[in-house]
Amino acid sequence: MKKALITGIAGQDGSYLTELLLSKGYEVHGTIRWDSIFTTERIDHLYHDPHVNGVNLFLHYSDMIDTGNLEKLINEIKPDEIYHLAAMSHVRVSFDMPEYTVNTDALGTLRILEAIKNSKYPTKFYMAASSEMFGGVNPPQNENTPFHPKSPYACAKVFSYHITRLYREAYGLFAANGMLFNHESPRRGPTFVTRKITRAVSRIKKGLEKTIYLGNLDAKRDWGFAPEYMEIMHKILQHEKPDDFVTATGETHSVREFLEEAFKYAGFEIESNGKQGIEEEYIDKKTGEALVKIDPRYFRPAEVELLVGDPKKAREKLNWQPKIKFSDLVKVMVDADFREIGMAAPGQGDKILKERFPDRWWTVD
Ligand code: F7E
Repeated sequence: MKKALITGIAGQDGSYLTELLLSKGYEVHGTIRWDSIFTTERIDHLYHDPHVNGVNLFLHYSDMIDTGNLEKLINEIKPDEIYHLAAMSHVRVSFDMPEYTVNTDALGTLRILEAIKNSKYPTKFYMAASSEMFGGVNPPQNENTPFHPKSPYACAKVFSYHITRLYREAYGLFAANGMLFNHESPRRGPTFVTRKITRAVSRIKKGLEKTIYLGNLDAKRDWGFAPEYMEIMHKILQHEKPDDFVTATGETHSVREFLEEAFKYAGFEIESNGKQGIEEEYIDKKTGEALVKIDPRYFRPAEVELLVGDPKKAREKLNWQPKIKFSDLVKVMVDADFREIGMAAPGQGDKILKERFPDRWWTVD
């Protein structure tokens, strides 16, 4: 039985990856940060009482700033594979907490690599790099595109990317970067723009909220479906040699398109008042109410305007191809948010999942 250690197991990606690895028969260990409240909601359905026999999921308290703890975990668990997903992953917040972001997201990676190197155990290492590293470079972005990071978060990821590559070249570690473009799901944290929108749409529909406040509506992203991106993480570590891969759908859409599509799918008819910048509003055509307004607090000091990934290398070398693209993703996420607050979902998203993933290994939320 292979053993995997997932840093940041309680996040969107950690929870899906856990399901994938458990379905493949792995013993899975995961790190969570200490908090006075439970933060394991996304993996609660997978976790069993440790006193019960046959348990194959283990949780450990850890923090990417605690070197001794990371060394101890790696030496004790001796994982065959480490998936390093833990990070302060909110780009806007990284401007408010740049030092903390670099300590966890950049130095955290170095701490794990050092621990692997010193352990002498042949652990394979997956580093969750990010499309944010490309920042201001013209698309499409692939493995050969130069980096132009535009946030403390992206700068930290560029460091992690390079230190991973360096430990591969200098010490022969099986260390690889997955340069993942945005990947979303019903488990996405509610402060990221896609989930913020789909959650608000369902709450407005139910009458729990009146308006959603957003920032830059014209930024464009290459949005994919998170569970599909877990498969590439696993494939990267099963590849014959350690290498770096871009993972993306190859399509780009604006935040504006996402919100228009989500409201439409939920049965609203909305239109922009046609004004610019913070004056713009989206109005419900039936009621005349403003459902979307702009709040400059969500603008970033530097913005990544346009991301489009070129996943050719992953397609050719790892046989990876996404089945869910933009408008399907919107439907899947809106359906889940309707259900979450006890409303009947429009249902097309659920149908898409059933049809395209008959052998689905993850739990539908
Ligand atoms: O923003 C704009 C915002 O926070 C997307 C992380 O997982 O993907 C994610 O980073 C866009 C930006 O994701 C709001 O300005 C407008 O242009 O959902 P986001 P992100 O910054 O692309 C990459 C691949 C990562 O690696 C990151 O860890 O949407 N936007 N209005 C807004 N964004 C937010 N969050 N909230 C708004 O109200």
